Amino acid sequence: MTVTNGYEQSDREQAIKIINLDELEDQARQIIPQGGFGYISEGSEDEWTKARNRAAFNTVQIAPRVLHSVEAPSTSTSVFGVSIKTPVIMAPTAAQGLAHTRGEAATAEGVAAAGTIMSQSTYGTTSIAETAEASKGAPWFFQLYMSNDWEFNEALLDEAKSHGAAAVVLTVDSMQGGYREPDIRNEFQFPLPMANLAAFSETSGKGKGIFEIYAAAKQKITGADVRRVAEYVGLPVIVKGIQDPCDAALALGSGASGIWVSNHGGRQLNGGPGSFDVLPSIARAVNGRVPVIFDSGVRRGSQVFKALASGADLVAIGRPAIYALALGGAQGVRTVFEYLTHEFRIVMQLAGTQTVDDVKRAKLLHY
Ligand code: PYR
Repeated sequence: MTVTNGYEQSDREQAIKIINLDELEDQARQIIPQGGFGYISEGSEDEWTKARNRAAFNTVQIAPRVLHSVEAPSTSTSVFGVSIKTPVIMAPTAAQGLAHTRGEAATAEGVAAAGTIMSQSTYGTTSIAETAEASKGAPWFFQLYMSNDWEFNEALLDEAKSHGAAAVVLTVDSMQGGYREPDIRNEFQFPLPMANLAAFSETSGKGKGIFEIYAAAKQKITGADVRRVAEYVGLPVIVKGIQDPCDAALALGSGASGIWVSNHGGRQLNGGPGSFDVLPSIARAVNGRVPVIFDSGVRRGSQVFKALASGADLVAIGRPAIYALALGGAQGVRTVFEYLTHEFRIVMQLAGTQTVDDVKRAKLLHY
């Protein structure tokens, strides 16, 4: 452990054994301080939507097919012209220094070693440059929380572009923070500065709660902002936090190059549907025009399969990777992506599919 500003950070760098992703949560709880763990693991209100994210996958079944060759399964795929080894990518999650001294840099290193895509959060503990460097040439996305201060947005977009971001993820579901009881109970304030805020705004975020951080972000984000970001940065802009087909259409009409279906891991609006509940209708609205990325609640290979068969092109995970970061640093993160991809590959074969495209064409049943 390393103590920084009175906060105990894991500095582990070791292989971890994973039986399933759920078990990582309890293991991580033992080593991440209570306030940090509460922030990472929490959902909003009574966490109904967070739970629904998981339950929604059980509303469909995979139609098992046999008499199809599954000798050479391949989980590789591509997005925006970038090839990756697995359709499972890293979701943007904030303040990873809460889990490990190396924060996002270790996550980026582990994700790159697994051959997939890192997403850096605006609210990262480590800087865009340091995290990009740790990706060692592997593809990564930059997630933007827009500020009212357009110069701040420009500074981050310039920084992300100059360090090689493959796309910008514009989050549009966080005009306000969800009512998150663990943070209130723990009186949680970020113990560590957030590198991008420290470099480009008046406050580093240290000593503030997530409500205060969100209060400084732009509350009114419309299609015009999507267009402005896309025109300014000249990279694909993926709009994250879409939960309705009409909003997907709005985003596409405003120049979005990707749609990210997510309810923020159940951390924002409680009482809304599970993210998987709304994926099929949004994918139908997008109709293959741009990539669809999906997150919220994915813990199993069969769930990756169901998401792809429901119209997602990529599936993102957040919390399990952060738990693994605490437990094993970059090696832990790498293991999570390799483990979930391994479970997915087993499901692919048992379902009679051999490629990610086969999975996308696979039939789901509703018994
Ligand atoms: C969250 O706390 O959910 C953020 O995305 C910052």
